[in-house]
Parts: sequence; C-alpha cells; structure tokens
Amino acid sequence: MIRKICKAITVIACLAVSGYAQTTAPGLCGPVPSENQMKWQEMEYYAFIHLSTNTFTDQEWGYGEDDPKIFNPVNLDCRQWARVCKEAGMKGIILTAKHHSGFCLWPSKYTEYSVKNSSWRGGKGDIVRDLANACKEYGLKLGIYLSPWDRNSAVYGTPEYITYFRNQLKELLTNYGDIFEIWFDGANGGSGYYGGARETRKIDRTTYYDWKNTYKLIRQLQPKIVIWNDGGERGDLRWVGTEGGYVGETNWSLLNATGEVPYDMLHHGVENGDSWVPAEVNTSIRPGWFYHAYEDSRVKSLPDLLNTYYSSFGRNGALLLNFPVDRRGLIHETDEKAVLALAKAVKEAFAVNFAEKKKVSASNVRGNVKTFGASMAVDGNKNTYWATDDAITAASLTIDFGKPTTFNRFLAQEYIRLGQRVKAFKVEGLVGGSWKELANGTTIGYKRILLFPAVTAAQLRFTITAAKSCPLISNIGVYNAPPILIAPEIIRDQSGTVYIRPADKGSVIYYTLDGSQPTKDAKRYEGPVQTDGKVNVKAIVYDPISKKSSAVAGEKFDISRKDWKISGIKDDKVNRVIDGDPATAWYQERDKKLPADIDIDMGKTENVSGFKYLPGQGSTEGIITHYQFYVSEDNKEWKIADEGEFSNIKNNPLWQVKEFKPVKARYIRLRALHNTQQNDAAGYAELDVITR
Ligand code: FUL
Repeated sequence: MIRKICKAITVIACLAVSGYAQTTAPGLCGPVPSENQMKWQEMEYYAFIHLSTNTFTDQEWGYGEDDPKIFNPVNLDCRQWARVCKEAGMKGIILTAKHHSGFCLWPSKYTEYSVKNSSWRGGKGDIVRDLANACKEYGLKLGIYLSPWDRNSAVYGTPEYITYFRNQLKELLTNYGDIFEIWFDGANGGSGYYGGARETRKIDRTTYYDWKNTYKLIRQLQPKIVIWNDGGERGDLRWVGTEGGYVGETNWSLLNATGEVPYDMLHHGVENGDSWVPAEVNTSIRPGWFYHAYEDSRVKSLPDLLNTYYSSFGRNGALLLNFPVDRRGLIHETDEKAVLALAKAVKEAFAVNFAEKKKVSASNVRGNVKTFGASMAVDGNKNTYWATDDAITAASLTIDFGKPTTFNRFLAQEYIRLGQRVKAFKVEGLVGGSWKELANGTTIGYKRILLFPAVTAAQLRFTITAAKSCPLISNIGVYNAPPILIAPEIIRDQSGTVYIRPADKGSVIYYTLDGSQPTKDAKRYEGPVQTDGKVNVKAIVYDPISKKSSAVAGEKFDISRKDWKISGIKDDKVNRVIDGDPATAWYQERDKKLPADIDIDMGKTENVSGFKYLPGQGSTEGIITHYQFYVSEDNKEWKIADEGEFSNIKNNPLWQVKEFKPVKARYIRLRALHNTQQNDAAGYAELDVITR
C-alpha cells in the first residue's frame, strides 16, 4: 500500500533537535516503505518471461486474431526457466499470463482464447501451474503480468470487460499460491480484433478499470502482493520511464500520490514526494520482449548486462530482466549463457568486502556507539545502522583497512525503513598521506554502488555532504572488481565532443586522435574531448595492476556536424538523428507514409562521397531496407547520388555504409522506400556523410 504520511508528521520527524547527543532512535523522515515494499526491495533481481501466440507469429503485439492452435511450445519446461533464474541469482519470475493479444497461458474459465484451445499438450496444459510448481521447487517467488488491454475480447471497451478482467484476476490470484507482484502494462486501447469487430477502441486508462476497487480485490486475495501499474492508479512500484535498463543516478523512492508523472519523475522520483513508490527497472535481454530467431545474435553482451546491473539496483532500483522464451518453450542457450556470465562477473566483483568488520570512526554518532556507532555500518547486519544526531545532516565515516588496499567499487545502503534521506555524498581514499576524491553521488536509498578506477589506499572516507535529515547508514561495502578488458565504445556528439565509454565505468583508458596505436604512454582519457572535423580515434582499456589491455577500439569521424540542421520536421526529438549517440533514435510520425524523407542542411558545400545510416537500436521498428540518397547545392534542384538496399539489415541492424562518386552538395536527403516490416515506419539512430 502506498504510505501517505501527512505533512505535519514529516516536518516533525525531519526536524533538527540540536544541542545534545541523542539516545533515542531517529523518527521517520517522510514516507516509508510498507512491509510488502520492503520485502520486494530486498529481492533486488528477478525475471520476466514473455511467451504467447506472438512467439509463433514473430510479433511483439498480437492483434488478438491468431488461431490459438499455433501456440505449441513442444518442449516447454518451466523447471528449466527456474533453474536458469536461480543460477543467475534471481529471486522470482513474473510471467506474461496474458499479453495484449488476450491469449491466456492458463485455461481460464472465462475465455476460449487460451492454452486450452492450443495444440500444446492437447489443450490440457497450464503454464501458470507449471511455473508455480517450478518456482516452489527452486525457492523462487511467482509474479503475474495480466495485460489490462485485451485485443481479442469482444467486450473490451465496455463495462462488461471489467467483470471479465476481474474474474481473470481472481483465477490467477487464488489458484496458484502466493503472488509477489502483479504487473499492469500501460499500453491500453487501440486497434484490435475484438471478437471480429476489427476496430479501434479507446478507453481512459485512469478511469476505465476502476483501479481503486480492482486494487481492493487484489489486496484481499493477496495481502502480501505489490502492484506495478504504468498509467491508471498509482501502484506500489513505478516504471522508470524507459525500457533501456537504467534509472536516474539521482533516484528517490518517492512520488506524489496524485498528478501527472512525467518522464523526469519516473526516472528520478520526487525528492519531497508524499508516497513511497520505488523504481523497478524492466528491460529485455534481447531487443524484443518476445522471441524472434533473428535476434539470436543480438543478446546483450556481458558489458551491456553489467551496465544494466549497475544502473538499476546499483542506483536504488530493482532489476526485472526479461527472457523471451523461444518456440520450444525454453530460455534460449545464448540467453542462458549471457545471464550466467553476468552472475559470475557479479560474484567475482563482490567476492570480498574490504570494509566488513574493519576499524571505523565517524564525525558524529547518535548517543550510544553500541547502538548507533559507525561500526553498525560495517557489521554485516542490514538491520543495524550508523546514525547521527538529529541536527546533523552532513557527516563522515572513515574506514581504516589496516594496510594499503586496492579497490574500485563503493557500495552504501540507507536504513530505508525510516525513510530515504541522503542527497549528496563523496568517497575519498587516503593515498600517499593525503585524501583524494575517488567518486561522488547524490541519492543512496536502498542500495547505491559507485564505480571508479582502482586505487590503493590505507583508509577510505565516506562523507555525506547533504541529507534531508540525520543520515542512517545500514551497510557499506568496498570491493575490487576484476577489470573488464573489452574494447570501449567511442562516440562523438554533434558539437564534436568525443566520449569514450568502457564496459566498466571505473576503467583506465588511453587514446589517440590521429589513428595511431594507443598504448599506456598515449593520452589518458579523463573526460570528454573536444574535436573538430575529421578525426580517427583509437582507444584501449588498460589495467594498471595486471598491465593487460583490451583490444583497440577505433572510430573515424568525418566533417563536423556542428552546423547541421534538419529541415522541415517540427519534432525537436529529430535531432537524435545527428546527435552522435547510437542509443537514441527518432521515428517518422506514425501517420507518415513511405517514402519518407529526412533532409539535412550541412551549412556549407562539401565533397560528399557516401553516407552512413544506423537504424534505431533495441527496436525492430522502422528499419529501412531500401533507400534513395539525394543531394543538392541550393535546396531547389536535387539529384540522386545513390540508391539501393541495405542488405541483411533485418538480422544485422548495424551501421550501413554506402559510397559513391564524389559530388558537391550542401543539402542531403535520405529517402526511405521500404522497411523490414512492410509497413510505413522509418527510424534513424544516426545519419552521417563521408566526404573526400
Ligand atoms: C510494454 C509492452 O507493451 C511490451 O509488449 C512488454 O510487455 C513490456 C514489458 O511492456 O510496454
């Protein structure tokens, strides 16, 4: 349940009482987690399973019309899912019992559109049952995704559907034991089969489902559940505004109970929000949520997964990682390998906590050191904590390792049962007799992990520089993660600034700008580098301890795009096409038909001898297969410089490079003729030119 704490209590609880050392326990500071939210937060990491008729039609969103007979995962084995999840260190599994197509993975009494009319196990199977049993066997918790939107149901959009929806909820929440989380997706209403009507139905997702009463029913049936709801009524957990696998570095577990929740709030929470609504980071191990054989080569790499790991529960979130179960009904071998590699890397990274039970001192302690002393933060018990007097909102804690110690990770946890408090902190190491800042951060919350280059220091100082109220720190961890020696990613933004991103944020990087081989004697990368015009960047990740380096990463950048302007498109997100960041993309408006153009004014005439196109990454939408490339000197007369296809772009949606006879041009136009899905979408992560 969302805890609303009245403002008056908040003010009193966070009030500073100064002048004497306190002996009593600190009061609450703002909203606090419910017991269910607390149990959920401690799970940290759990799985999503997406499986439906979509798996057999290669779709992400089924229309609700497919014959249930096509559903036949002949080797389906929920014990395999549970084993993989358990070995990966996950604590539970959330299953798409019903996705938007309306097809049910359990034999619901209330519809014919379910496993009971599929070919699988002659219509006698029940996947929710199988998974509930497997979870029990492997000591995992079970969660349910029940799509509020149902594109099969003839009554969707009428009040009758709400009865149907609640009946299904009742089946799922009474027949399968404890359910730890229920997931209501925000996609609601639109086109669909709707029992043959084949029309578009719009609903108001805030009122249509009468969430208040639906929640009542859920809590009655499953008192220990947490509710995730994107849109509609605020639930116990919140979406983070992206499916990319990260939450904001500043991440408050608070929101307001009412009012709009724009992206910024989803991503960072609300510092003075009136309700405890922590962040759940949901992302898929592949670009899609459902299985597509053509994504077998696009399973996230170890660096990607580690990045997701540190950017989710390393930032006060929980991680919900999806496996698109394949047509056999199994987690694909490649996905299994990837997630187990992550588990191994995490185990190695956090093998030894150098802070545990070490000598510690604090600049301030609340009353009795035995109860609130600094040692409570390193005693290995998350229920005890270091606390300061109420008046203190800035304080430091020093850990003496007893000998020079090498480390590159810092972990901190607040005792959130009494509220989230810390606003800013820094970490320093005592190196060669003086304090050197290693890293800093803003919020901590349930858990925060900072990454920095390995350093050898005899002592570490953790300083909270700002807090909403006296800080309460329940745990501190200091670790030395083995370096990940994988070639870094190099990107350049529109203004010419080069960013070199290693898999492991704490890595040491050396680089060159002239195409020469980088070694440890080259320039050390300390932050973004300003460049202009053509540069050939090469970079390595280097481990000063083992003296080993990664393979060399290289990226050639052509003319500066500083003065480039995209013409004729009002959407300001269109600049993503030339922002240099492959992770951001822009899509032509939905009602635009192919062919669709994107026109760029380069600001001055260049000798253009080719172009480069990168489709939107992490999405199967709008991948252009056939194109024409036009050039113009005056934006009036255009001539075609090249045309053709981007071969195999569906299976390999990477940079497409096309070269042609040099031609003078100030204006360029990429015309999208067709895409991989034979519809009218066109998307672009990046567009660039090659010049002579
Ligand atoms: C989205 C849905 O529309 C996707 O299909 C998927 O289920 C994902 C987890 O949530 O918004």
